[in-house]
Amino acid sequence: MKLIKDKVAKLSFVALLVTMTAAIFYTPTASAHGEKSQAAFMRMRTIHWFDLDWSKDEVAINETMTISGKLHVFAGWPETVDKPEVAFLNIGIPGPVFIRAGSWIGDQLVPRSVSLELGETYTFKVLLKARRPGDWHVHTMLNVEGGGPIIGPGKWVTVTGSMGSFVNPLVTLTGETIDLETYALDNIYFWHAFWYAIGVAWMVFWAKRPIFIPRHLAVAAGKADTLISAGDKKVGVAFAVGTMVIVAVTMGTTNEKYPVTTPLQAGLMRGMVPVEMPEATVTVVVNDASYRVPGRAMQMDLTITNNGDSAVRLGEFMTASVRFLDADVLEDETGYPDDLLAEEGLTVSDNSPIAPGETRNVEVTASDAAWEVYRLADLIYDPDSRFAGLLFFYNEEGERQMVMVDAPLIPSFI
Ligand SMILES: [Cu+2]
Repeated sequence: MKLIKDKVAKLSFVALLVTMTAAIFYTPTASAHGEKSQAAFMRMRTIHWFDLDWSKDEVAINETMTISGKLHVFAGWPETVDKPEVAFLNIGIPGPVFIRAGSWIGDQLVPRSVSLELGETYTFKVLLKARRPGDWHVHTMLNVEGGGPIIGPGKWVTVTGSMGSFVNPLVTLTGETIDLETYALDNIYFWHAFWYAIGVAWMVFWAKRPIFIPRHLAVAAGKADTLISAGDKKVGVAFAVGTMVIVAVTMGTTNEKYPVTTPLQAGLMRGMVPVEMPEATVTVVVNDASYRVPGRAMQMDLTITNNGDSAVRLGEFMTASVRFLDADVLEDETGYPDDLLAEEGLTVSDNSPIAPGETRNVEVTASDAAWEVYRLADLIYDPDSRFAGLLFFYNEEGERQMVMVDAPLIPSFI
């Protein structure tokens, strides 16, 4: 009976170990980023990404591409999300399929966190070097401390070639050229295997005798002291002393081999220079905004006043990276991702040019399946159903001005 109990206990232990190990190594391929599951208000009221350009659709291993554009930090930032006082310009990709060779806000290299101001617009650029072949959805992204990753639009990019040929050469501050992809990899494998083996040896030493139930019985019977022999104590001391000696000796040799090391650089960069956007001479008042659930359309009642000296027309409404265009005014020539582009999604009740000095009341409808596909319509179930977005007006010369809108959104189910 005792023997069977022991066997069961041992088997359970081994099974537990195998399961835990398997869980560590099981990494299924992610096919999406959850960009659609990020709360709609986060995508609409935090960062507005526009004028985006993915420099390539297809790129070979070791070659580079850039993603550039502008990001507008929305002034009506939600109270529930921390402000981008500590933010990091990132890229949303499924793992290290590219390496980020550099990123810039304005002309400033930003390898660290930055502080961004609400209401400002910044230009940005991220330089990527292709590492792993495949089709990857490449998003813009800003990580905000206390706010999480705020994801921008994604576009599919194909990486061709073989990963084996990827190199990441780097000149260290001491003048040595290394390949960061394989640098000291043998050492990393060795130390992982080494400590793993010691850990397993420690577990095997204690698990090779009756465990769990017999031990529990002994402890319950007040004979816990008899479970640990003098030999066990010696082995325990040997493990403890051995571990300390190994750490001390190898740390010494490592310091000797690499006398100059600098810590990973962190810290916050302030004073990012925003881009000067043309002064908006158009003012927009949102009198009313509603979302019609069956029609997948948002309707805005706007009062537009043109205080400038040239006539303007509304060309685009952009929210949460979805662009609704009036095809008569604006056509997209930048190769913006199809699923986020409603080329004829914007209807304006009267979109004839608004003359200088004129004030006009218009009904604007932004309709597209993207409201549902990108789960923006979920907004209507929020306790604070507000939408926000950018309106782009164009004059006859094609000059553009950007106006923010931010207003409550009332759903209609009929
Ligand atoms: Cu994606």
